[in-house]
Amino acid sequence: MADLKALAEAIISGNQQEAVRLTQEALDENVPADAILNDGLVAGMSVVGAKFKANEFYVPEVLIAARAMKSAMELLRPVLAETGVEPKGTVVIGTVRGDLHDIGKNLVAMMLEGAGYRVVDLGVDVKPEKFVEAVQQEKAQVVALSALLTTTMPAMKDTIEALKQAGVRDQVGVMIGGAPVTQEYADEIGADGYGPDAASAVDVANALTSK
Ligand code: B1M
Repeated sequence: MADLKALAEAIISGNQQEAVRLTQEALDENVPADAILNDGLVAGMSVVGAKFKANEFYVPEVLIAARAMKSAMELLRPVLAETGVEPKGTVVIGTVRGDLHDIGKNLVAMMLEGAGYRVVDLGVDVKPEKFVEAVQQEKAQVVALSALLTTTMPAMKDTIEALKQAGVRDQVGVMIGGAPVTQEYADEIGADGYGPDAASAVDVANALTSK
């Protein structure tokens, strides 16, 4: 009998094999895909996010949990698409122009996916125009910008400017983050939200998509 609580536990402990096995078992038993997603994977990743925020988990534990979730998602994604289960929203994410740091950005992307968002990851060194294009093409509700260098932070401002120029600024929530970024900087450049860590980034995305 499919055990979604055990699936959540497998995600929390980062047991990739067990997460895949339990997801397949649940699918074989015709457990609805949205229940597997919400009561298994998302439930597990929420605990991981809470533990990370509380400094009970560190980056390696989050990466291991996210890897387990990703493998399980590979089985679940086609079924979710078939059954028409809607994601919570679409987030376009990337590290801004000139910046090659992606460990934090990847963590944020994984936490967002774990929270039920469709995440379009543009990678690193993403030019403002590329963010604009993706927001338009993917019909994103949120654009998430990461920067690790003080010298690349201005590219966040430029990206917001480019969204304005393209006439899509009002259609999308802009959230920013990365080690040198602060709430003050977010306010200064007119971003809609700032996340100090990957778990908070989910809270910010939730706040932006519920508006
Ligand atoms: Co670079 N690097 N680096 N580096 N690097 C830093 C950032 C630096 C602080 C090191 C130092 O001098 N002490 C410094 C920046 C100084 C500054 O500008 N203030 C620096 C420098 C100077 C450079 C180069 C210029 C070095 C050189 O070549 N002279 C160069 C720049 C290259 C470029 O980007 N153009 C460079 C290169 C590199 C590597 C390629 C070697 C490598 C990156 C590998 C990779 O990412 N694939 C690297 C690394 C690893 C680091 C350090 C050591 C670690 C960064 C990291 O991954 N942290 C870093 C020093 C340090 O922090 N100790 C350093 C772990 C990660 C989980 O944290 O990314 O902060 P972080 O993400 C957090 C939060 O910030 C938040 O959530 C994450 C999880 O909690 N978050 C968001 C991140 N994005 C978010 C977005 C959100 C919300 C939250 O919403 C959208």
